[in-house]
Amino acid sequence: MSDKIAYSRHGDIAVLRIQNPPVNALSQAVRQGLSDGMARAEADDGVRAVLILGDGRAFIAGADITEFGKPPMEPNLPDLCTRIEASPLLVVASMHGVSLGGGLEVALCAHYRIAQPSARVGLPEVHLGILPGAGGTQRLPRLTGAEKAVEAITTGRHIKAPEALEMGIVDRVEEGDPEAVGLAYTQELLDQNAPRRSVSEMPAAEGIDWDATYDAVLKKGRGQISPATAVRAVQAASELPFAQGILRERELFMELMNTDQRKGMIHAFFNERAVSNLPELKGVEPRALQSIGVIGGGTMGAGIATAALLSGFGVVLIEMKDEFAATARDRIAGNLQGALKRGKINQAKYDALTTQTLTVSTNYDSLSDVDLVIEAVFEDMSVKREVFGKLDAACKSGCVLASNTSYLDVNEIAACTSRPADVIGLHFFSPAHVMKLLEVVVADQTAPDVVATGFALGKALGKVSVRAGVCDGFIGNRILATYRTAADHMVLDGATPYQIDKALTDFGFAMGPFAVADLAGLDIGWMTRKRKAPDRHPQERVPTYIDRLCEQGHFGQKTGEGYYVYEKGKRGGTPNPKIADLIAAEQQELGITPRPFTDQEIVRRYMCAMVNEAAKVVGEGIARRPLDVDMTLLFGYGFPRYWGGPMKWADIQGLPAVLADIESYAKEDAWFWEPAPLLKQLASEGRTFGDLNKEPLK
Ligand code: HSC
Repeated sequence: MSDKIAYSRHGDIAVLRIQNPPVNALSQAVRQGLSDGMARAEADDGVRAVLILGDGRAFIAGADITEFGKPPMEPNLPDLCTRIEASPLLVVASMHGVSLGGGLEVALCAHYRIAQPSARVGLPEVHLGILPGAGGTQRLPRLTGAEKAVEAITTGRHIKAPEALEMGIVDRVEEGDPEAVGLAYTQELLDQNAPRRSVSEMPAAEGIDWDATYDAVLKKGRGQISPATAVRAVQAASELPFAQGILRERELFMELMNTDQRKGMIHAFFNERAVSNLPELKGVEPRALQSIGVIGGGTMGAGIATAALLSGFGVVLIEMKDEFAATARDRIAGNLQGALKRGKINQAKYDALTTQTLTVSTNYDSLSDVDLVIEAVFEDMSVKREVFGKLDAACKSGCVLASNTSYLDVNEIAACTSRPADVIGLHFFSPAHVMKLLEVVVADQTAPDVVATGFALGKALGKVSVRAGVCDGFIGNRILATYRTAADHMVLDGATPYQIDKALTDFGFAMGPFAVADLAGLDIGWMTRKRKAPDRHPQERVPTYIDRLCEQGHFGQKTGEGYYVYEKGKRGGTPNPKIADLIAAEQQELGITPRPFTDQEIVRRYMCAMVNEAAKVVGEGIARRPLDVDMTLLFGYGFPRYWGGPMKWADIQGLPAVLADIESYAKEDAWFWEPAPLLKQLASEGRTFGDLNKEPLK
């Protein structure tokens, strides 16, 4: 028998204990072991029941995702599930930790299920671009009804044991050692002569309005197809006999397995984890972190303070004046109110955080004890210099001094202190207590343990942390500036901002670039254009029509007018009629005859600009690996997860094809579209960005 399954005998109950750390994924060896274990129990004299449980921190986290895309290996999971359910013995699953995907599907094949109160169950396959493929879409609705099954499967959410009990997914919830409570429950069932109870033999769920449900789920998925496809699988469970429903599930599962979305989402799953795994930090201990200082109580500083408070850090926030300090306190309290409303904290916790854990002061001496301080003041080097001079004087030795700058030179900031090795960039995204991305910007002299501390803080705050080198805009904002420019060029040449926004949201972006600009504030781009103007290359095309709007004091959402006009109380905006005139005037001035763009060309140019700049960012070592770019765009810039990120998108298109398009665009604008040397190199060598993830550039 496989060493992944431990077989033991307790009276007339055989126990199959899955031992496949860290999360008992259903690898081939586990599947084989479970199959063999069932056979052994069935042949074992006197055994009347089988108890299945997991070792370590989970029952089973699902199919082994690392096997996806490889040749299938017997026994397959659906057959194993059928085999377990069909056993003549009474089968019980004792669930603790998580039972996800194939893990829950195995449990649904047991005849009874008992779970720890802290256990969570779910069918999260849609987040990997697939659907439950081992009977989950057929068995779950037989227990919960169609509507609840659709909700659980299309959201993929983790369901806590008490709710799972209410929904009929588990039969009992009981605290204790999973083996001990499992054995007691199984014995009780045997004593009662409880019948074998196969979910597949239960009546099918009543139907619902399938087409309306499908449409609603498709719309919510913003281009992601797996949740809507899963609706059709659940529909089959209510309309077809079980055996045929299973075949339909398999067919839909295989369809999804062969999609680019599945590849993109699995890329996202693994790289979300790999991104903070830096070989250079192996064995490097982060510095201890208990209290965090924050300089500046604006939206960003208050967001950072909120994130730190919610993660259990003491926070000392510094503002310049008492009135600003009071406003900062109110902002943080407002953010925490949100957490209270969503049930993330209770009233007692809220009171403690706002009164005891948070200190707001106007005196830098209050920072004397903090372990790490994050400056989030105005983006101006002279202001930053002054702040870092003060931090150098006030903070204890060993304190990490971090700047939240989004584009300024962290080396220059570090040079303002007597301890450049302690200085690092920690670039949060607004609102900092919500957005998942943290760019950890490593300057020339930043000490390795300070880098490790940046990553440790990111982890403690629940962020996806990405290592970035120093350059204007680091990874994310530098790439953003380029693809934003590609969009601006298309506007000059004839596409409207609204067509571009629509084409890109149809592609899967959370928002289009012009709606984003309105949200961020048009003054930001305006300031950046002014800042960069002196160094501008003579061939650089920079549209200025939007500056006319800024000159009139219109900065997007916050002033009610930008690319769109925003009415109070209404979500989203409507196209601003002034924009068309401003664009037409600029086109006339530049002698441009506008031409039509298809949505496909818009997406292609936007994506090619993104990939080309990203390849430069990787080639220059600002991002160490293509996956660092992918995770930055995914977690900070609303990039559709199902594409996996721009580098994964480029790999899926084929790098030679992407390069060919960039070269064709370069015929119109050689300066902007100059192909990245790394892209040319990989395309000529027949390699992919994915190859570089495995073997980064030296
Ligand atoms: C599935 O089950 C498909 C089936 O419906 C049908 C199959 C049918 C086939 C039909 C063929 C004909 N596999 O996240 P962590 C690794 S799809 C492999 O850091 P946490 C993870 O990469 C699956 N590896 O820990 C990491 O590795 P590292 C449905 C897996 O405590 C390590 O475990 N299930 C893995 O924060 C620790 O993970 C899911 O989608 C897996 N399934 O969270 C669940 N799961 O240390 C996905 C994890 O080397 N997993 N790993 O970096 C999760 O949501 C989270 O990992 C947990 C743990 C909540 C389990």
